[in-house]
Amino acid sequence: MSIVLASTDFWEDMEVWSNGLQKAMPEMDIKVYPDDGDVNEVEFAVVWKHPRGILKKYPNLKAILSLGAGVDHIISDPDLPEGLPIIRLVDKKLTHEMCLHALHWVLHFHSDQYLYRSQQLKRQWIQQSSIQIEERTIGIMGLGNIGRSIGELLVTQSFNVIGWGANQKSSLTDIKYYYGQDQLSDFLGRTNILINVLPLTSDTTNIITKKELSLLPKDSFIINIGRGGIINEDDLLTLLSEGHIKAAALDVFAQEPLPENNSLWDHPSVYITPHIAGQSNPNSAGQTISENIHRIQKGELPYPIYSRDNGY
Ligand code: OXD
Repeated sequence: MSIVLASTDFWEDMEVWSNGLQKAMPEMDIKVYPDDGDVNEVEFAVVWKHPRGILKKYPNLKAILSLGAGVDHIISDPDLPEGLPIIRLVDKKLTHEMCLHALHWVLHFHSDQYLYRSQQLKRQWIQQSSIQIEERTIGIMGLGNIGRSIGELLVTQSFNVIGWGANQKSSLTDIKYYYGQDQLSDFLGRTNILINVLPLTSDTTNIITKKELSLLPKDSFIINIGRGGIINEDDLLTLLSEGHIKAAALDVFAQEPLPENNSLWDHPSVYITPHIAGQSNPNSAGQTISENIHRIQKGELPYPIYSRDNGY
């Protein structure tokens, strides 16, 4: 019985991942694609942007587990074997990193750091009149595990936090929640700093275009740590250039790595990071993945399973 690890991302160090999983599951034989040994032995595939089509090679595969929070990199494989559970990664350490990343950019924009940097380059000493924290509304799109944790952290810092998602939700005490297409305009109209953590699905692709960006109050900010295909990049550039949106911190892009000739690189109000907002940690994620594999082996349900109906 073995587990195959597969990724096409050159920066994923598969040996480190293999060691992390082996430590969490000493009894399992961990293989790294393409060194997958006897394909009949492979019962679990643990993947991040795996080479398309390879999962069909394993006739006894029981589940596909993501090495990252999202699973769009799995379901976009046109040759995905049918009927297997696909398991997302909900990992405390990853969530914590995403929270810190979001907090960093919220503070950067809220406390005018982006202005002080450009002032410094011009040797200007200008004290900006700061906006009070409770007057700054942070709007989070996507209130799953990560979005909720970011929201709760920002609430503890006294920000006014609101959220938006596709469906109705309960038990969000400190976060005013908007849902569905009907309430999107209200949500955007109240948002000064928009944080996107939505997963990429057929419903969320290109959900934020010029029309929606124009609904944000003037001088608002964007932090995208969900997926690139959700906010239209050309429209974002237009609204930035028109000065409606003041700045954007982008960690995810429609095409990754971001092509060298993409205009986002050159825009003075765009801050680019290479999809590092939440880097899965081999020890902590290895533990989470092993718990899910053990659940499946005992006939229990792993958590969380990708839902074809929801698209995430
Ligand atoms: C992701 C991740 O899914 O980095 O984007 O975990």
